[in-house]
This record gives sequence, C-alpha cells and structure tokens, in this order.
Amino acid sequence: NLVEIPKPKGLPVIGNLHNIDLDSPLFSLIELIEPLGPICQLTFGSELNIFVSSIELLNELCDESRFHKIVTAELEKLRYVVHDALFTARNEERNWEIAHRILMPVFGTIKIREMFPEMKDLAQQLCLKWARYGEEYVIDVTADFTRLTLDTLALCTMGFRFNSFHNGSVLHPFVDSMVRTLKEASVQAALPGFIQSFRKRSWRRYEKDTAFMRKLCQDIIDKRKGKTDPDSHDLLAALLGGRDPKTGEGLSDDSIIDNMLTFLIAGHETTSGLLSFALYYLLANPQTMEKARQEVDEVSQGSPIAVEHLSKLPYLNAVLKETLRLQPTAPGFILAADKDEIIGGKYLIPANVPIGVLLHMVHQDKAVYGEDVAEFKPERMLDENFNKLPPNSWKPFGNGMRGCIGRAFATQEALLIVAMLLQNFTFEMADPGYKLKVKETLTVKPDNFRMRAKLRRGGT
Ligand code: MNH
Repeated sequence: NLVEIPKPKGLPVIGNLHNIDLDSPLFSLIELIEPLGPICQLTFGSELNIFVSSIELLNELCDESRFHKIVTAELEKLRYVVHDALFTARNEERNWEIAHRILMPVFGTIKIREMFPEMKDLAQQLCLKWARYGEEYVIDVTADFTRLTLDTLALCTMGFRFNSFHNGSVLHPFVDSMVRTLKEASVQAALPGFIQSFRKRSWRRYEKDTAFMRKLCQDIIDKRKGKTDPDSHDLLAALLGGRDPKTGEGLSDDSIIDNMLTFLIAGHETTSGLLSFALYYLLANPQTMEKARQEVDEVSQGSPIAVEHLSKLPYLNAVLKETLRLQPTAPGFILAADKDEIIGGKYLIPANVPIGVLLHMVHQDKAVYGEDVAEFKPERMLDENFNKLPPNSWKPFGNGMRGCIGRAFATQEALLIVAMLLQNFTFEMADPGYKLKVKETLTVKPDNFRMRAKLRRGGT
C-alpha cells in the first residue's frame, strides 16, 4: 500500500534544475512544487530531494528518533568558512556536542535578561538616529535594522562595538565580506562542481573574505585576553574559558573563531528580517498597529521600556509570531531519515535522502490555519489559540536539538525594539502603494521597503 511520491516533469540529465531561478530559488521552487501536494520529489543533477509541505507530515519528521538535520547545499559550502561550528556541524560531529553544552547556559532566558541594558543601548541609537533625521527622512528599513541587529549581536555576545550608526552611511567592512560570502556559498551550492574551477576570481575573493572575517574575530579575542579585569559572563567568555560539563574539555582556538563567526552570521540577518517584516505588517494593518501601540502605552505608562515590561506584551509577542509564520526569515531546514522510513502511512523515505522543509508552505497549511492562512492575524498566535495548534505547526526556529540556540535572544531583542519604536514614533510607508516583495539571500527580507518615522509627543 505504498504510494509513489509525486514528481514534476524534468529533463533527463539536469533534472529539475532548469526550473529554478537563481535570483529567487526559494519562491521558484515553491511555485514548482505547490501543485504537487503535501510531498514531492525532485532531482537536481543526479541528486534526489524530497520536499514536505504539510504540518501532518512535518510532525513525523520532527521525531528526532527517526530523522536528523543534515548539512548540504549552502551549509555544506559554508563549512569552508566556519567548519564544524554549531550551525554547520554534521549531526554526529563531536565538536557540536561540546560547543552546545558549553554555550546553552549562556543562551538561557536568565542570561539573556542580563543583556537587556546593552540591547537597549543600541535600540536607543536607532531611535536617536530616526528622531534626528526627522519626519521627512526616508528610512531604508532593512538597512537600519541590519545595522542594529549586527551591533546588538556583537555587543551583547562579545563586547564588541561595530558602531554602525556612527559612520555615516558606510557599513563596517565585515558586513560586505559576510554578505559576499553568503552569496558565494549559495552560488557554489547551485552550480555543478566542475564549473568551480572556472571561477578562480570568486574563489580567491571567498578566501580573502574568510581570512578577513576570521582576523576580526581574532582581534576581538586578543582585546579580551588583554583585559586585566575581564568581568564578563558573555558568550565570548564562555567560548574562551568554558569547559564542557560532561567531558571537561574546552574549545580549540580555531573552534572559538568558528563559533564567533557563526553567531555573527546566524545571529543578526534573521532578526533584522523579522523586524523589517513586522514593521511592514504593522503598516499594512493599521488596526493592528494601533492595538499594539495601546498595549505598549498601557504597560509602560510613559516610562522607558524596561525588561519587566516585555513579558506583559502578549499582543506584540503575537504580532512577532504571526510575522514569523508568514515570513519565516530562515525559510527552511533539511532533514534525512536515519534508516528507510514510511511517513503518512504510505510514502517511502529512503535513508539519507535530503528532505527539504519549506516553512513558507508549511506555515500556510490550510488544514491547520484555515482558509484565511494568507492573512496577517496576530490573534491566532495569542497563547490561548497558539497552544491549541497541533504539534509542530509553527517552526521558524527549526527543530529539537539542532533548533535555534538564539531564540530567547532574538525574541527579547525584537520585542524590545518594536516596543520602543511604537512608544516613540508613528510611521508611514514612503510609498503608500508599496506591495510586499521578498528578497532572498540565505534569509528573506522585504525588498525595497521604505518608511518615514515621526516622533510622538513625549517621545525621546
Ligand atoms: Mn537561529 C539555528 C532561525 C536568531 C544562532 N536558527 C537556527 C535554525 C533556524 C533558526 C530555523 C535551524 C537551522 C537548521 O535546522 O538547519 N534564528 C532563526 C530565526 C532567528 C534566529 C528565525 C531570528 C528571528 N539564531 C538567532 C540568533 C542567534 C542564532 C539571534 C545567535 C545569537 N541559530 C543560531 C545557531 C544555530 C541556529 C548557532 C545552530 C544551532 C545548532 O545546530 O546547534
């Protein structure tokens, strides 16, 4: 009673590769497989890939005793840059376990609360910029949020200031290197191996960028080591001095840099995308904006946002969750079965075949979210409704042990920033006719989204 997994028609030799648009691989893939139902198979070159897009099937894949994360495509290519650090480690690699055990405590809710003053320091820099530039100034939303989230990540986790708000419009050269590196990894992943040898210049650039980014991390380490009073309990302190509670081992010097770079790469683009989409949805839904603003005003009573306020903003929290439902800024993850498995009672999944989970599709499963799936409705994410959803209906932070270690960090940061923005400004779209367009890199962000910010009475 096995059923063959549906597949689109492909050309022999290159399979379905010709269907994929390199500028928009994710959405062209979604377009291709949407008509095929909750599960399908595609071949890229000689490689078979399975894609799953229903919550019912995903729920089975989330069983870690049967399926595990695999490292392929871009992630595989990024291993040249960050090796077996947390994000790019293969499931069985020992360094993952060691780093995971050393770093988990630093990313717990209590430790993240201690980072609140630094997070606020940078959120204030953003507010000050927008206040001073004035209400006519057209804000490049994702650019400013990327400045903010990069600076926040580096300050909170390694005590380093990029000072992105203090260099005019010039971003720190690290950002250029990082953006180029991510781009190069995805190009390498999309091109057949033999073509790589013709891309010598891109490859040299990749090596140079990698060396430059690693040097910056080394400089941060050297500065920390030179401190007479390193009274810090941040991530860098854990990386440098932490011992695995199980084996007593520390991390090697290279591994420390691998993980610092990983946090810089994995820890800011996604949050910047979340903030950008949240502002977009708030502007596109004025009643939601008003409701969220009222909640912030009632809770803060006109005093500056404090860490205690953040747990009292259920509606704003639901706005962020609903934003990540419609726009999961890390748009997917890849799993494989440990041994041959049958899912949904009828689909055979051979061991080790990559199974792509495309969150934009999963998060719009009508069977769970209803006919209005495509609409932005934060109410469905309020605890009383959210808790009634079937398991694994909402997976923007991935799954299980290999899920996001920075979730509490990102949540606190995003809540704080949006609360401060609502408290201090009113917003309008620079182009009232703006239609949401999504730009894909390794993450997704709104493309070309601009707005204006006007100080409210009694703002900063
Ligand atoms: Mn994060 C893993 C999404 C913020 C650091 N993150 C993941 C995964 C998803 C994800 C999905 C799982 C990927 C996979 O299975 O291959 N992360 C997000 C989103 C946000 C986010 C949507 C913000 C919004 N992530 C952050 C922040 C940090 C961070 C902030 C760092 C401070 N994330 C990580 C690391 C991993 C990860 C490190 C890899 C964890 C592991 O495999 O052990």
